[in-house]
Amino acid sequence: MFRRHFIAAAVAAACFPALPAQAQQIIKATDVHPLGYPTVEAIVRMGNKLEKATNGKYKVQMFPSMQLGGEKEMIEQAQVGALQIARISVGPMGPIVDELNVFNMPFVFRDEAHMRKVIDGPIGAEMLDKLSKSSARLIALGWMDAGTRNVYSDKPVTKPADLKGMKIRMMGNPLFVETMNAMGGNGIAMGFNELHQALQTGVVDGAENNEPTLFAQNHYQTPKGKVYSLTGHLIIPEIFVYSKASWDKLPKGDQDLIQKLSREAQLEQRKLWDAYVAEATGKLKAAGIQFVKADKEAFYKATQPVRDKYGAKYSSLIEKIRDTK
Ligand code: GTR
Repeated sequence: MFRRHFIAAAVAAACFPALPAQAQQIIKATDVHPLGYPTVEAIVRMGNKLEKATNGKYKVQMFPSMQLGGEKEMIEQAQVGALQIARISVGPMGPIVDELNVFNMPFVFRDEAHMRKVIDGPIGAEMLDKLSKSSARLIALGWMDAGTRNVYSDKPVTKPADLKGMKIRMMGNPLFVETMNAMGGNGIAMGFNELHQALQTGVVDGAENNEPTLFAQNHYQTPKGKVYSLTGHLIIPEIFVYSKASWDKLPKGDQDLIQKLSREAQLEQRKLWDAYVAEATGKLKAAGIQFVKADKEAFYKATQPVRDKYGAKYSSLIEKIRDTK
């Protein structure tokens, strides 16, 4: 009896899936990092929840590892609706939405805990709203963590004088080139998708990023990824956005659901992040990568002109960030 019911139910499930296949809408998502990386995993999990909550109406298809190009290309594709979700650094968003550059300024956050408080609170919400209402043609869904960026090269960088004559790759945003120049080096703007080769061939003398990126992108295996100097000059959150062209076609209820799941993804990514930083750091050390303490105070002082230049128009926002405890 039980067996007959069971078989009947199984046949029914096979013949009548929750929704006919053609009704399923594919949401294309992309990230520069590989599967398993915290930012990628958080969106994959968000996609699973969305699929479940909508009975399979939506399916998030993840294109990891720069399959759809670097971050500049990802942003452009999202703007025209060729993909829906792009997870990018706030770095390349600065030239698109000027105010976001406040998050890109060197030493604007005291530490990672401070940055998290800011993105989780009213300032974070206001900035997402500003981006969504700007002419960027993107809907800002949420923030993610990207730790602290430190310089890596084939030799220690403990003070500004150590960077003299060194070409250091920075993200494509004039603010970062100026930051590296103020730190004592020569900032070179370059797409993330060109960086591994540049480190391999010596087109640049180094780069700067968090431990997970140094590890997951195999930069530590290149000649210029051997010494990781804790300069701590940038704490830049990541952001994930939805193509406005695609967003406007979604029913309001589905938009609300995606927004709710985005907030959950923001908080979930953080746990994944902390675990992965520990894992990546351990593996880098095991691979012989040298971690070197640097004179952060000296780099802080050296970069004051950059904060003065880029922060002048946003002094009240910067004050609010400073007052976030
Ligand atoms: C990483 C970030 C990427 C990308 C990269 C870069 O930390 O996760 O989204 O922005 O830095 O330096 O271009």
